[in-house]
Amino acid sequence: KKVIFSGIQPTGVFTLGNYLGAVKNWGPLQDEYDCTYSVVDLHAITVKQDPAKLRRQTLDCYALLIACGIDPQKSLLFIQSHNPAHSQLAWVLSCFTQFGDLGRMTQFKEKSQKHPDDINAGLFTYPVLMAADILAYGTDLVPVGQDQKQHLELARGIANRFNGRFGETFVVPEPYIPKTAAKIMSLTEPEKKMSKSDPNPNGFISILDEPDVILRKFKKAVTDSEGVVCRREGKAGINNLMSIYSAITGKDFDEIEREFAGKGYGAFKMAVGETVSDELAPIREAFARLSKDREYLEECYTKGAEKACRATAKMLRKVYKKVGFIGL
Ligand code: AQP
Repeated sequence: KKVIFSGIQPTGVFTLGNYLGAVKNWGPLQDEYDCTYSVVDLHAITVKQDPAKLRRQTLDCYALLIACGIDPQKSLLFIQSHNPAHSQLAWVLSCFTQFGDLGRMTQFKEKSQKHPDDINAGLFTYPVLMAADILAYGTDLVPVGQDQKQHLELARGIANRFNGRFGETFVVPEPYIPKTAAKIMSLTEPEKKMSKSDPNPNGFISILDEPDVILRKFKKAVTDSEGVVCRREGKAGINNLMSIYSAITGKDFDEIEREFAGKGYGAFKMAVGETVSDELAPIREAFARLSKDREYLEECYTKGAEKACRATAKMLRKVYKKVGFIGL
């Protein structure tokens, strides 16, 4: 079976963007692939986090993944900091990564603009840690949203450079971006991607938002003054709502245009809001059940940690040996 790896940062409850762009697609892959999914808390501290909040968010994020259909029996589901191999491999890989390449990463540029008072080295080397996450497990395919493609390209470059110097060591991973994995934009600033750390809660739908909140946020979503539901450049707000509607219903854009011909934005926004609300209801219910069962969650992540450490031990030994460290 091919190996799949993907991760999500516990920087808040996931948004509809994380869900439609990534997590929704993870569950269905479990039967066909050997799946490894991680709550990447090491990545989360590249921006300032409150420790108590981070701990809670990490556990919530873990529970949310289960609520979204990741089965800890079928997949390796673990918390990144529980497996030290990620940090260990990241250090080695950072010595095979060029400063100039990291400086070209758009996420670094965006995040350092957002946090000009805290442009720390971790934010800069984030993609190296991500490469370590992926390469440590011998990953073949990485299901990520469009926004992560550049990081994955960098991971491929690092793997190739290392393999070129020391011989076949890492599997060179391929991106796996399902057709339905749209890039979802902010509801208030549709030129920017929807992000869970957006300080304006109207910009994103959290997957735990209640139905009335979801409808209200869609009602307020920024559109344009044309009043025609169609997909065209310059209509970022409407395009985004159409992507959301399409990702959930499976309808293509022509179908959606026909469905809302002559109906105006009010009806369209309502339909999108209701569709999203129906899609998220079972997740909210599953999460409410799971988050009460701390014992079960603890048992799952403890087992996940053991499995993760076992899965990467050989690779780390191999890398250490190749670069010339004395093994024990
Ligand atoms: N807006 C989006 N549309 C589609 N996919 C998205 N993803 C994130 N935002 C969108 C995908 O979600 C997965 C997990 O993302 P992450 O938590 O690791 O980091 P991120 O990309 O930085 O997500 P956020 O929500 O923007 O978090 P913050 O605000 O903390 O930076 C990834 O596969 C990503 O592609």
